[in-house]
Amino acid sequence: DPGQGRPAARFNQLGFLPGSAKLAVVEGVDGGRFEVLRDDTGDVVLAAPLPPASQWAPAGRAAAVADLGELDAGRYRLRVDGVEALDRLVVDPDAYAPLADAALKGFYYNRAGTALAPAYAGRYARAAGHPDTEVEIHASAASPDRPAGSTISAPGGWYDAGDYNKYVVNSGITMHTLLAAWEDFPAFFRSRDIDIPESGDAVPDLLDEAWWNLRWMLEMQDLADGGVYHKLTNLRFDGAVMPEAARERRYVVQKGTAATLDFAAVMAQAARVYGDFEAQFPGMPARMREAAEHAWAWAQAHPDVPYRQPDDVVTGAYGDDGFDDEFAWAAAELFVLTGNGDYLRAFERHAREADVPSWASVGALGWGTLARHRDRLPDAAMRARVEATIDVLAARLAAQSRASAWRIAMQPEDFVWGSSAQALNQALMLVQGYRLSGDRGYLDAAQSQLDYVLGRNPLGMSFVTGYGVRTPMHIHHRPSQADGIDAPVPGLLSGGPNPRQQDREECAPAGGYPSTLPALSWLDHDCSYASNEIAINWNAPLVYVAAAIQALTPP
Ligand code: 9MR
Repeated sequence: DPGQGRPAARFNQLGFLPGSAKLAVVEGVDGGRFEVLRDDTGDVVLAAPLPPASQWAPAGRAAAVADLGELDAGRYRLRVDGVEALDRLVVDPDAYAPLADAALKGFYYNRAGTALAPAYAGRYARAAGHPDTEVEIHASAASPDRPAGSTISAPGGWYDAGDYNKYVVNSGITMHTLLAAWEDFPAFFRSRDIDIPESGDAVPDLLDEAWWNLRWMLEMQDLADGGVYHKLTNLRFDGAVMPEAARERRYVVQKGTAATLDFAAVMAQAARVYGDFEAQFPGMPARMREAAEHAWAWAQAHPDVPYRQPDDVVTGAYGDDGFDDEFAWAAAELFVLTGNGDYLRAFERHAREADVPSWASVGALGWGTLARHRDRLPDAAMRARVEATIDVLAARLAAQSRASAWRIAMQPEDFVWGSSAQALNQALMLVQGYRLSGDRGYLDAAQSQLDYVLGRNPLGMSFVTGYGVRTPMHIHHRPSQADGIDAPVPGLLSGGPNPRQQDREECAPAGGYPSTLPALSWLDHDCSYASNEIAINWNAPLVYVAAAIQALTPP
C-alpha cells in the first residue's frame, strides 16, 4: 500500500467542498504536529498539534483526528511530523457532483436486457443479454392461471449486483433510496445529465434510470391475485462471462410477503413521484397505484409467507422472516399516496423505532417518508413523534461518530457484508436528521461517513471504482471480469470490509484476506463476493449521500 508510510494520513480522496468539515485521520503517531501547505507555493496555511491518538476497535489500533479547519478552493499538501502525505488534498465547490452522476450511471451499466451503446457506455459498450421475455414459472410459483413450466415476460430491470439475477426485495430499498434522493434534492437532479439514452428528454435522468427497473418490477406482480414473485433468476449463478454469453434458463420463483410489501411500497412512492410526469408516462401513476393497493391486499391475506429457497435454486436468497418493518414501510407510502387513515393505523400497528436501513430492515424508510411528507399527517403530535423518531437515531449515530477515533459512526458489528453501504445508510439517516433539525453536527457526521467510503479509512482505499486515488480494480462483477478491460466499470461501490469472510474458500487460492479485523477484512480480488462485490442497494445510498452533501453543504 503506497499510502502506508509512517505516519499515514488518510482523508477523502475526492476532496472537500469549501464549506465541508475537513478532517484527516492519522495513524502511526501519538502527539506531534501537522501542517497544511498550498500545493503550488508551499505556503503553510495551518500548523497545529495533533490531539492524542485513541484506540479504534474495528482496526485494533489507534488513530488521531486532524481538523484541517477552513480552506479555500484549491490543492493542498498535508505534512505530519515532517512526513508529507502522498495524496493531494483538494477543495472544490463541485467535489461530489461527478460522484453522484457516476454512482447513478452505475445503474445504467447494470441494465439487463439491452445493449449498451458506445455513445453512452464508451469502452464499456456491450451486447444485450438476458432478454427475459420467456421466463418460466418455477414449481414454487405455480398457480391455477400460471402452472409450472408456463412462461411470462419480465424484461429490463437492473442486474442485482455482480451476478445477473433480478431480486424484488433488493430492488425495494434500492428504488426507495433513489426516489427519495429525487424527493429530497430535486433541484440537484434536475441539473444533472449522466449521458444515458433518455438524457435530454423532459424527465430528469434519475427518474429515467429508475424507470428502467420500475417497468420490470411491474411485471413481477401476478395480476390474478396481486402477489409478487420473490425473484427472477437462474437456478445457479452464471459463470464470469459477459451478459450475452449467459444463456441459462430463467425462472420466477415463489411469491412472498416481503417481496409483495416492498413492491407495494415502491409502487406507492413511484405513483406519487411519477405523478408529476404524467405527460411523459401516461396512465402509469394510476397503474402503479393500483399495483400497490393490489399488492397490499395480497399481503393482508398472506401476512406471513417467508421466502424459502427451493432445493434446486442456489442464487441469492434475500430471505427475511420478520415483516413488521415491510408492513410499516408499505403502509406509510400508501398513506402518503392516498390519505387513507387505515394505512396510518396499519403503520402504527407495525412500526418500531427507526434503525439504519438495509434490504432486510426497511422500517426507517417508512419513518423517512412520513417525515418528508409530514404536512399530510393528521396532527402536530404525530408530526413531532415522527421527527423525534428520526432525531433519536441521528443523535445516536452522531454521538457514536464523535466518540470514535476515526470520527465515524461505524461500530465493529457494522462491518457486515456490504459495510460500505452500512456506512452510507448511516449517513443517509444523519442527512434526514439534519433536514429536520438543521443540526450542523449531523451534516458533519454524514460528511465523515462519506469521507470514510472515499478513503478516510485504515485501508487507505476509496471504495468506489474509478473515483479516488486508490480504488478497487478487481471487483466481483461479471462484466468487469469478462470485458477484457483492465479498469472495472466505473462508479460502483465495493461492498467493503467484512470479517465473516463467507468467501474464504474461494479466496484461498488468491492468498486469502490480509486480516480478520473488521475494518481491515477486505480483498481486492474478484473471488471476493463477500467483500468486493457491488450491488444496486449499495450504489443507491452512494447516489443519495453524494447528492445530499453536495446540495446541502452551505458554501
Ligand atoms: O447483500 C446481501 C447480504 O446482506 C447477505 O448477507 C448475502 C448472503 O445472503 O447476500 C447479499 O446479497 C447478494 C445476493 O444474495 C445475490 N446478489 C449479490 C448480492 C451482493 O453480494
